[in-house]
Parts: sequence; C-alpha cells; structure tokens
Amino acid sequence: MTTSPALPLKLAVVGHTNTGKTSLMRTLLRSVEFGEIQNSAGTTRHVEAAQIMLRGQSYIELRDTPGLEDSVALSTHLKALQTQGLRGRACLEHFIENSAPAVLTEFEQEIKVLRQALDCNALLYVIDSREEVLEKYREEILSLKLASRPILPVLNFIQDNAEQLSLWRAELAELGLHALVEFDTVAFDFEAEKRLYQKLQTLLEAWYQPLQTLLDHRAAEWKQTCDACIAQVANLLVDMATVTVSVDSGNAQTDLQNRVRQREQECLHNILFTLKFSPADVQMSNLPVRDGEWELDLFAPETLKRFGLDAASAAATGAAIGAGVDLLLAGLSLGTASLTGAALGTAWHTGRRYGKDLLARLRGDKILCVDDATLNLLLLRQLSLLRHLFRRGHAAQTAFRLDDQTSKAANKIPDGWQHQLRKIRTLLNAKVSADSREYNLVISGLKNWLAGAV
Ligand SMILES: Nc1nc2c(ncn2[C@@H]2O[C@H](COP(=O)(O)OP(=O)(O)O)[C@@H](O)[C@H]2O)c(=O)[nH]1
Ligand SMILES: [Mg+2]
Repeated sequence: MTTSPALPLKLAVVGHTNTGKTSLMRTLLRSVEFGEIQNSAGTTRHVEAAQIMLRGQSYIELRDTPGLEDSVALSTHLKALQTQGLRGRACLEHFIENSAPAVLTEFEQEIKVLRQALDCNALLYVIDSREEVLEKYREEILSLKLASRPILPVLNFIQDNAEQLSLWRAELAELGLHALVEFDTVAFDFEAEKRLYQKLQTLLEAWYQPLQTLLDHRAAEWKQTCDACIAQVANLLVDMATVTVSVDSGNAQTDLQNRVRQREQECLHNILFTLKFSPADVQMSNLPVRDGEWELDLFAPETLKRFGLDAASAAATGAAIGAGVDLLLAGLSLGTASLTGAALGTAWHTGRRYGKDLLARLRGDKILCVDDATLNLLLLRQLSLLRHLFRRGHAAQTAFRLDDQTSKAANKIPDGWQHQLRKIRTLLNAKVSADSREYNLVISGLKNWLAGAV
C-alpha cells in the first residue's frame, strides 16, 4: 500500500551567491515582494521560507538560503571527515554538530545551507550559467550531494548563452546530475515552469500526484489569468471606440482625452493586479489622444443592419428613415406636444432607435469620438504590454518602458484589426447595452482575435 507523502514538499533553493536564488523564489511564488534581490553577494543572510498554496493547503515549501561562498574550504573539511569513514548525511551531521567553534563561525552561512539540504526533500541548485564551470562549483555540488537528496540544477541566465550552457550540461552529467532545467527567472516562460515541476515528478516519485495536481492547477490558473488580461484590453478598446462627447459640453476635447487616458491607466492597473505585478513594473506616458468628429452614415449597410433594416431595400428604407427624421426634426422644433397620433409614433420610434447621439446630431451638435489613429495606437500599446507581461518574471528588476517599444513587431498592426474595429464601431451608432447579445458577440470575437495577436 502506498501512503500519501507528507505535504508540503520541502524544497531548498541553494547555490553560489548571486546566481538568482531569491529571483527563482519570486518567480515561482508570483511575488515581486519576496526577499531582497541585489546584484551583490550576501544579500540573503538568513533562510526564508514561503509556501505555494492550493485550496488552503501548502503544497510546496520553498526555502531561500544564503549563497555558498567558500565551498572549496568547506569541502576540505568534509573530505577529511569522509576519510574517517563518515559518509553522506552522517558526514554533514557530524560536521554541523561536532566541529570546533572557530570552524562553526567560519562556515556560519554554509552551515545554514547544509541544514536545509538535510531537512528538505529535494534541492533546487541554481546556477548562473554565464559563469565558467569552476572547481568551486564542483566542490559545492559534491558537498550538497552528501545530503543524499535529489538535486535539480536550475540553469539561470540562459539567454544568448548556448555554448556555456552545453559546458554546464556536460559537467553536471559527469557529476551524475542528468535531469536539469533551463529557467530564466527574469524572462518568464510558463512552459519552462511546467518542465521544472515535471522534472521534480521524476525525481520525487512519491510526490508525483500532488505535483500533478499543482501543475494542473497552475496551468488552469495561467490560462485564466491570460484570459482576464485579454478581456481587460477588449473592454478598453470597445469602450474607447464607442465613447462620445458632445461638443456642447464645454471642454469636450479635454474631457474626451482625459477619459481615454484614465481608462487606459485603469486597464493597466487591472492587468498589473491580475498578473501580481506592481505599478513600478511598467512605465508609460500619456496616450496622445486625438479626436475625430463622428459622422453617422445613415445609409451605410452596417448601420441599416444594426437597426434591423435590409440593405437591399435601401431606397425604400431610406425613404422611411427620411420621413422619420423629418418628423423628428419637426417634433424637435415645434415641440413634442404639437405632434399628433401616428406622427408622434414614428418620431418616437426613430428617436429611441437612434439614441441620444443621433438626436444631438440632428440638433446640429457635434459629437466627438476617438479617432481610428488613436485606437490603433491604443491597440499597439496594449499588445506590447501584454506581450511583455506574459513573459515577465516576478524577479525582473528593470521597469518595462512602454514608450520605448520601437521594434517592427511592436509597431505592426496585426491583420484583421480593421475588421474588428468596424464591428466595434457598429456599437457606436446606437448605444448598445453591455449585457446585450450584440455587445457580447463583438467582445467575444475581439477577445479571440486578441488572443491570437498577442
Ligand atoms: N538578466 C538576468 N538577471 C538575473 C536573473 N536572475 C537573477 N538576476 C539578477 O541577478 C542578481 C542576483 O539575483 P538574486 O536573486 O539576488 O541572487 P541570489 O543571491 O542567488 O539570491 C540580481 O541583480 C538579479 O536581478 C536572470 O535570469 N536574468
Ligand atoms: Mg538571495
């Protein structure tokens, strides 16, 4: 009978100083706040634990440790004990419990790490793969192996580093470490995180099922998170393509600009919150909003269709609409009270269909809306943002500057946008409520299109 393993699975995150141990913790925890990260040795002085929770239960306990500094000297001591016949865990335990006080002081940091190696179920050994494979790293691994726990090397700083990576792989194989992962803690890739858990499954068979449960949950959660961010952008684009301001309202232009900028900020805020990033992770300047005057083309096929009219009988319909509009205008100028019977019915019908924007237009008001060029820019900014954030690790230290995105990809409007925009603009012709079928059709089409474009 197999018994369920004790949860949480305890993983010690170990390695030389400054290899990205705390960064790995942040990325796996989706927390920009865990620990302290600095490009200098000895930032993490103590062991700090954090939990990966699922439905109120801790599945994994990650323990961040100080970096191993003097591994060659440490290894000399451990080798001496091994020649006395002490092997594996006994060797480490003896070293921790029976060394002279001066030795314990000298290796204070290392002993904290060794204790965790002894206490945890497995070790994530983080490597700065830009580094040469030096003797000190070999000694470090040999010392950690004495804990007799599975070690999963995590190769960090993997970008543009193929040559050095293969040297590390060869060295690790020689040390008996064949399962390893490449995992960049700054440039996040969900597939790489999945592989990390899968490798742990093969190294820790007893934890196979809980790791699978966690993995499934993480995959579902990642999809939901991405979908939620895409929905934010879809709503932003629809809102901004359909917002109108009457010129009569005084500061119409500034009003419109402010609304667009505020709405973009709000969208950014929601996306950062959904992905568990902080406002400091992204910098962006105000969107240069331009406004266009809204021209309502009463006889455009899409407008006609929108009002349930058949474009094929446009002539007849045009006459009908014309009559309605005339009556409506008459009603407006004469005062509604002077309209009688059927005339009032037609006027009312037309007015209700076309909404207050049309009435404003018929009254000669100008209606401002956000122009296509601004919406194109808004789209490009949001795509750049999502493309970056979906691949950003929680350990990344430099803020993403949205305004610096000048690459070809960042400036190319993906195919199909004009079609989407046209569909969205049909909602502008008559204010459609956000819970209507029509509105939802446009939004869901747009979400699908955005998911493909990101
Ligand atoms: N470019 C890049 N920088 C990283 C990566 N991982 C960590 N860093 C940086 O390396 C430095 C040390 O990281 P830290 O997590 O504090 O290392 P620790 O001492 O092992 O905990 C910090 O400046 C990090 O921002 C990575 O994958 N890519
Ligand atoms: Mg650290």
